[in-house]
Amino acid sequence: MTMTRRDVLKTSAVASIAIAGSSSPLSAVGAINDIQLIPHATHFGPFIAKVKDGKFVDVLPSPHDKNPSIMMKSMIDRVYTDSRVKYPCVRKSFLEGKNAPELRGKEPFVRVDWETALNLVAEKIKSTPKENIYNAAYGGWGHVGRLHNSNIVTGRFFNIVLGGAVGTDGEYSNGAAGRVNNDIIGDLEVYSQQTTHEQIIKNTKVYVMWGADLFKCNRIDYVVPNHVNDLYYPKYKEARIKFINIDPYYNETAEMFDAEWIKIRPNTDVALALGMMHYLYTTGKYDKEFVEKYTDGFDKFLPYLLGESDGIPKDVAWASKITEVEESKIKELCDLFVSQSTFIAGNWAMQRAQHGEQADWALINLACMIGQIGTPGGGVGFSMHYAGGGQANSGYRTTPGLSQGRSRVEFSIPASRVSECILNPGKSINFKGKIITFPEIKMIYCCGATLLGHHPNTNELIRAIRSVDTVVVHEPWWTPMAKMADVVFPSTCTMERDDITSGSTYSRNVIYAMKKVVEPTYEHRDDFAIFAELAKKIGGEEKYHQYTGGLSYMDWIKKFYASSDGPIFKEFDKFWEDGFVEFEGGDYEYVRHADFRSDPETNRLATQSGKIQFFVDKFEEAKLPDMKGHVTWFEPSEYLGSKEAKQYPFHMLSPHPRYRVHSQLDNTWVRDVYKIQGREPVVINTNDAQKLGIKHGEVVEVYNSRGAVLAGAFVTDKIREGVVQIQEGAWYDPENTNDKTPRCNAGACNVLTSSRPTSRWAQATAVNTCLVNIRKLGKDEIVKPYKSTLTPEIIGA
Ligand SMILES: Nc1nc2c(c(=O)[nH]1)N[C@H]1C(S)=C(S)[C@@H](COP(=O)(O)OP(=O)(O)OC[C@H]3O[C@@H](n4cnc5c(=O)[nH]c(N)nc54)[C@H](O)[C@@H]3O)O[C@H]1N2
Ligand SMILES: Nc1nc2c(c(=O)[nH]1)N[C@H]1C(S)=C(S)[C@@H](COP(=O)(O)OP(=O)(O)OC[C@H]3O[C@@H](n4cnc5c(=O)[nH]c(N)nc54)[C@H](O)[C@@H]3O)O[C@H]1N2
Ligand SMILES: [Mo]
Repeated sequence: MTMTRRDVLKTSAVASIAIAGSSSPLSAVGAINDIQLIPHATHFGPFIAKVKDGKFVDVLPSPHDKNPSIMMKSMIDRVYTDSRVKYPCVRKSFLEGKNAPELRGKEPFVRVDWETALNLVAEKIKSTPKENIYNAAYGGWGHVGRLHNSNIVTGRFFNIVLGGAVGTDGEYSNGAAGRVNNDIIGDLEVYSQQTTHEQIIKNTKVYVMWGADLFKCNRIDYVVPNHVNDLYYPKYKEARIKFINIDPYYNETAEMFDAEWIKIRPNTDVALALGMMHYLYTTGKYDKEFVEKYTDGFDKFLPYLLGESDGIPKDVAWASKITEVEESKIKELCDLFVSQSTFIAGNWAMQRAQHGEQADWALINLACMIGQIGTPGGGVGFSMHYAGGGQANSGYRTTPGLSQGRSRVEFSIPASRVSECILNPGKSINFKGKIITFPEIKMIYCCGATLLGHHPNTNELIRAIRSVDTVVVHEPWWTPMAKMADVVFPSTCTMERDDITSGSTYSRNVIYAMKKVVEPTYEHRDDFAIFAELAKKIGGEEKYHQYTGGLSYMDWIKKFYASSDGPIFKEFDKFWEDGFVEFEGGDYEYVRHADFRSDPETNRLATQSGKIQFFVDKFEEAKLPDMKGHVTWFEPSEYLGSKEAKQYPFHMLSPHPRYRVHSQLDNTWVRDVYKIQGREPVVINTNDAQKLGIKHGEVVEVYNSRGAVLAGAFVTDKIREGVVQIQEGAWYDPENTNDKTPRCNAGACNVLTSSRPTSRWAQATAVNTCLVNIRKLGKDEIVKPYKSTLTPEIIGA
């Protein structure tokens, strides 16, 4: 029997409220003594805004959000916080024509009018060759609108008006896996449709969360989350699936499923997988038929596994020493995996570490030896923790967005190399088997991403930012990146404009009207409108027209609605009135790689052999010291097994935040739910805290050779000894901007992380390879309070 999405929802008691009857917000906003219910949608969920007398006063749950997040209640604060950028602002020296780039982030801003700010930026763009402008828009995490997508409107501007700009190559999310998985298994895997929850519930007996935090990471979505996964998880429990959590941290999901905890040393997963493969091979317990029929290059991998090529057998004893997982446990897990229907859910954090290229590869090859890839309850998936992974896909392509065209600037900076590139123009490095040479960056343009939040090694990055001629930032809020700019344009936030989007990433079964909730509060303008004005100033009416496409916002929204490829479920006006259209459909019995398993000839994978690779010629041919033809254990430069651990005895992980999307919402009230004395928590093991004399709730200093931060100690048994965790995204706040490497008062983890790349192959970010030490503050050390909503000094405001 096939269970449909409706069936799942029907069996779950979920509060839903009708939104029919909400009147057209555009005409009604601002009306006196009137309450409107206005639908909108975000990365945190869809919601219905209650607006009274033109003011956004409450957030009501949407029927499409099956488990609304507490983050939703921050939406009101997002609009009205004191930390909004209210007017165009220019850094004082920059406005006076002195520039003094070294004063970025140190001196006051001056409030200017829109014309002054736009003219200043237009002139700078005109006088800077496109090859020297870095468009630091990245990822598209600003908000979910398909029309106003901050990164797309930026790319479109540079591409249409200048013919392009320098961009970012690869991503922070899957920078390493994204550069190798295609050659290993013919697909990125990390963004692919996953085996459905229905199949897991029916067939899986052992579910290995290999670093995958299903619950936390599914709190948000790249588009709009529906939190339907939260309705399936109780059914996982009812199905009595055995959960195993291979993670230095016993996360919320592990707790929810009473998972067995394998407290692996961070960054050593490849060694664990190799040890398992060695055991399966030498005991003959591996699936020989699967390896023979569905994989290629096993013979070239074996000499390494057995130690014939380097004298080191990757046996269980070897793996146990590196991972600190007991030998008997490694064997027991192997025996369990091959005897039961076992599903391995991989994460992305372990490939965001040095030699991250090896992480997914090791899990894929291990899954090949277990032999269950393509079976209903077994195999391996890399997106169960992301954007509703496991839900059936409606099969429809929903709401395409604005197109940005193509940049004719060939060069893009590999995501981990931004600071290095800016600080070393003309330097050459290896990248994906080739040599690339850094251009000179004279201008940084940042809209819809926060370089100063997401990029590792903040002190190095600030040196880079202070070395260029011009920094322009579009922001609704005074983020650390905005504070570091020369010109800041005050952007509207998503709730101040109309847009359209869809949800969720994997189910693709709803299109949302994102209606304007309130009028812009101060002098905010839409990024789209700002770029249209700049296009006119630089390229006249022609470029303005090309940029806007000659259409109004509503024309664009209607166009996107009409080009969704499903049947027209509702006329546009009805859709806009209701705020959504939902459709049923999809394959609830989908099993990843089932086609390949049933007929590997017809359904060849897009790899060199058409099968899963144990050996990739291309990697071997690159002749790099840190990338071989087969999966390899490379010792990280800093981890608990290295010499540096004497000086910096804690491995710091910086996972994604439970109550934010990256840095977003750090200036809203939800911070009070989890911050410690206003600062980001540093999670530390009880025994470690005891040794350092640190108590739960006190402010401590976390430091290494790259920098220092103040964070609030969160003491728990749920983190492995020797490991600490600070979630990414706290708003950087230097205590004394005149220090060379100022201590951060907010606990921003990237002050401590290294910008070292994963390897010469992918050149991806390796933030999870990071050692630190922790210091209890002395009795007389007084730290100043921290407030994320502080704005810089603004002359004339
Ligand atoms: N240490 C460490 N660092 C990491 C990671 C990690 O695991 N550890 N993860 C990395 C990963 S995977 C990612 S994806 C990146 C994320 O890095 P980013 O994508 O840079 O993260 P966000 O904080 O979501 O940045 C979005 C910005 O857009 C702004 N914004 C929102 N709406 C609008 C709008 O309408 N207009 C404009 N102009 N701006 C808007 C927000 O205020 C915010 O500053 O971080 C990376 N950094
Ligand atoms: N709530 C929320 N959800 C999000 C995001 C967000 O900002 N907030 N961001 C989204 C984005 S852009 C991305 S890229 C994804 C990120 O998805 P992931 O990268 O998978 O998520 P993380 O939270 O960084 O890490 C998940 C788990 O990996 C563990 N881990 C870290 N290092 C190791 C290791 O060496 N070995 C093992 N075995 N485990 C390790 C951590 O302890 C943590 O429990 O999340 C998405 N989901
Ligand atoms: Mo990401």
